[in-house]
Order: sequence, then structure tokens, then C-alpha cells
Amino acid sequence: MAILNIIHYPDERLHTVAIPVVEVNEGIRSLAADLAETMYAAPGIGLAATQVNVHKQVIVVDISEERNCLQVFINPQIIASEGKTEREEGCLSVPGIYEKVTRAERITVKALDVEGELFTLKAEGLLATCIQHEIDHLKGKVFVEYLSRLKLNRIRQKMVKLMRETL
Ligand code: GNR
Ligand code: NI
Repeated sequence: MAILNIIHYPDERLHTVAIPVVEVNEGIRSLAADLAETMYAAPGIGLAATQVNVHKQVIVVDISEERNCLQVFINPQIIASEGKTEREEGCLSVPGIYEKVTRAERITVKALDVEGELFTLKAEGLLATCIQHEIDHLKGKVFVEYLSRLKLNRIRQKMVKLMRETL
């Protein structure tokens, strides 16, 4: 297991579209374990492979208080969604920025687990928000891109300044 380096907005690699996993093998299980370790260390409630510059469709999520309910989704697909809800979001790739985003309130997601078995899950509330946020990463989309141009430009400038300061 290893803690991986998380890339930060506006790094253009965050806009890479992840490719589906063809075979769930030891390499993929190892990637999922590293993503989980990186998410817990951060700490965060979700992480997509895109954020560690691996462009395969793998995400991990754990919204539990105790940090012991890891969920791994390989090739996740939202097959149904209903309702709208607004929630404040943050992202490990955009540290220090918290903004409200409107997303579907309830989703049904289809994915493979670490054994390569297909499963479907109905999610609502924070879990639904988090899964949508992670699936967006796999599509090359970062949550700040839902905000106005004005807010996005301010965030971009803030991030660039932060990067310069930490160099
Ligand atoms: O840790 C995280 N918290 C969070 C809060 C509200 C909505 C989404 C998230 S996901 C984020 C971790 C992350 O960047 N995942 O990609
Ligand atoms: Ni994120």
C-alpha cells in the first residue's frame, strides 16, 4: 500500500477522461487499496484515480464517521437519478475551496466491485453527492467547473498563487 500524490486544480491532467477497466486483477485491487489509503490519510470522503494521475475508472468512497465503510466502484455508471439537491462541496484537488453545487438527490449506480462482480446501489444524501463528484472526476470534470466564470477565475488565481507560495 502507498499514499499517492494528489494533483491540484488547475492541473490539466484533471481533465483527462478515464478509460474503463477491462479486467479486475491484482493491479486494479492494488490501485483501489492505494486510493483508499490516500483518501483516509488526506483525509477525504472520496477519491477518484484521476486525482492521482491514473486514468482508469476506479473510485473509492467512505462517508462513515468511523472511517470503516470503504466502498470501491470500478467502471461506475449512473443508471437512474431523481430530484435535485444543493450541498456544499470540497475537493482534495482544490484545497481550501468550499462551494455549493446542485446535483441529483437520489441515484442508482452500477459498478464492478474488487472481485469483478457487478452490483447496483441506490444512494441519496451525502453518499449520492460524493459518488457524483467522483464520477465527474473520471470524466475529467472538477466541481468548481459548475460555478460561475467569475468564481472559477477567482479560484484559479487563488490556486495558482497558492502553488507559487508552496514551491
Ligand atoms: O473529501 C471530500 N469531501 C466532499 C464533500 C462534499 C462533496 C464531495 C466531497 S469529495 C471530497 C474528496 C474528493 O476530492 N474527492 O474527489
Ligand atoms: Ni474531488
